[in-house]
Amino acid sequence: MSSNEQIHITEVKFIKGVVSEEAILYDGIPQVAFIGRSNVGKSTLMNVLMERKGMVKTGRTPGKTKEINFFLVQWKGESGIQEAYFVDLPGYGYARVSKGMREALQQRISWYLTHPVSDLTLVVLIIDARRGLGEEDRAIIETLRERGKEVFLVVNKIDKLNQKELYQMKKTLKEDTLIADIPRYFISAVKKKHTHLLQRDIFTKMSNVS
Ligand SMILES: Nc1nc2c(ncn2[C@@H]2O[C@H](COP(=O)(O)OP(=O)(O)OP(=O)(O)O)[C@@H](O)[C@H]2O)c(=O)[nH]1
Ligand SMILES: [Mg+2]
Repeated sequence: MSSNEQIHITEVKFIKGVVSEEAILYDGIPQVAFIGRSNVGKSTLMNVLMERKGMVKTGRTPGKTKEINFFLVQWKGESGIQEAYFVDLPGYGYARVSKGMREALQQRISWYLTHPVSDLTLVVLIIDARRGLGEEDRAIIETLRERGKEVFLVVNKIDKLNQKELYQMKKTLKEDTLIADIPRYFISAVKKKHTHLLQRDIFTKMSNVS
C-alpha cells in the first residue's frame, strides 16, 4: 500500500480471547498489538483505527480486560484483500486489582509479547500525554528491543494538554534516548486528531507482511 492510498476496511470481527497456548498465536496471520497502562485509551484507539464504534469495550472499569483479545481486520490492498489481527491486551499498572492479579496480568502480557513462535509484527505502545513514559513502559520497550520487535509509540489524549504542556512533553520525549529510534505519534483518539497518520502507517506496515 502506498502512503497516499485510502484504506478500505471490508470486515472487522472479534475472534476470541486467549489466556494460554492456542493455535491463533501462530496461524500465519500477522498481528498488531495495542498495549499500555490501564485507561490510556487502547480500546478507544482500536475502535478508531478499525473504524468500528463499540467493537472494543471502552471506558469501563479499568483493569477489566484480562484476556488477550483477537480482532480480525480485513482490508482492500494493492494485492487484493489483506488481513491482520488487531490484538487488545490487558492494561497494566492498575492499582485497584489485587497484587496477585496484577502480577498474573503482567505475566500474561510478557508471555504474549515474548512468545517464541508468533506472528506478532508490530507493537503499538500507548501512553497518556499527561503522564509520559512510565517504568513499565520502559521495561516493555527494552524487552521488545531485545527481541527485535517493531514498536510505534503513541502519545494519546493530547486534547488534555495546552500548547505549552504539549511542547514540554514532546521535548521530554525527544531527549529520552531509550526511544530515540521509535516512531512516535501525538494524537487524540477521542477527537480523532492525527489518528489518520497512525492508521496509514499501521496498515502500510501490516500490508507489507501479509
Ligand atoms: N480526553 C480524552 N479521553 C480519552 C482519549 N482516548 C480515550 N479517552 C478516555 O479514556 C478512558 C479510557 O479509555 P479506554 O479506551 O477504555 O482505555 P483502555 O486503555 O482501553 O483502558 P483498559 O482497558 O482499562 O486498560 C475513556 O473514558 C475514554 O473516553 C483521548 O484521546 N482524549
Ligand atoms: Mg481497554
